[in-house]
Amino acid sequence: MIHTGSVLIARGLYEWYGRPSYRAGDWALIKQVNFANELLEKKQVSDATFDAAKKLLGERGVVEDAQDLSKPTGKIHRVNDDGSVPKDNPFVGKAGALPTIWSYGHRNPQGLAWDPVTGKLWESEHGPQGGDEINIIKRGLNYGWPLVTYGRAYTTDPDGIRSGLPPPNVQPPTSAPGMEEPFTFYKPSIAISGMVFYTGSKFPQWKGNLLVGGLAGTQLSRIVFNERGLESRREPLLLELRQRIRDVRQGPDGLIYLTTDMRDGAILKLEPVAEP
Ligand SMILES: [Ca+2]
Repeated sequence: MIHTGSVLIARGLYEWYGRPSYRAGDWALIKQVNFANELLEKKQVSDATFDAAKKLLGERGVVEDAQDLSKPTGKIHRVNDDGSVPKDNPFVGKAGALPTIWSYGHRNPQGLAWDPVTGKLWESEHGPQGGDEINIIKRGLNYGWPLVTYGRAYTTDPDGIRSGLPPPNVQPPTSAPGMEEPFTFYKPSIAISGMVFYTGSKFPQWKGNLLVGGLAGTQLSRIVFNERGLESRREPLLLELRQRIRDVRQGPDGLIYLTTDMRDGAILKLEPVAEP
């Protein structure tokens, strides 16, 4: 699909796959800019990134720690650039709580993005089966894991020993007082990853949309909002590539860059193509 050694991998999905339905779309030309492991020394970069992310964010399989404010896992932390603790963090001075915690009850956070309109912080996280979440992160709030989730235990964990959840045929509670609901969720899960709000002008039809990577779902998910800021629809993109999308960013050039999580990992650049 993406051939090792090539720089230009495709002259567009339309030409590549001969599917005219893509021709009138927002994009067509896809280039493999370079190989991730050559350009970024992939292993070192990804190891460091994942290690830091796990230490700071994921609950690392100890599900109850996500609700324990004395434990660092299952949290989003807020620290100054020099590592000091901001004095207005929500749990500063609270006995038994880590002062760096900004929000808690997270399962496995994967991405953060600032909303360019509201300035709010958005987060994506892996839920259990069918419970991938996109949350709007607010100061000091509890995002529910493992007490509430739209997902279910995996069938490989029938008694919920690893997840702490009821059996897979039983839906756990999806909401509870004092717990923040996700803005939206993916059922089935796409193994949600990094995300970004698109603010550029190169893809006018995507302006203001949230672009979200999917690993197992091998896609870039485009979320469209209505004028009230609620999700009006979502569209899976790039499914034909069959690539696990690890992260997505908008370049200073207004184009969209993706990293793939594959053996031949790549950085992909999406460019618009003029209508023929
Ligand atoms: Ca949640």
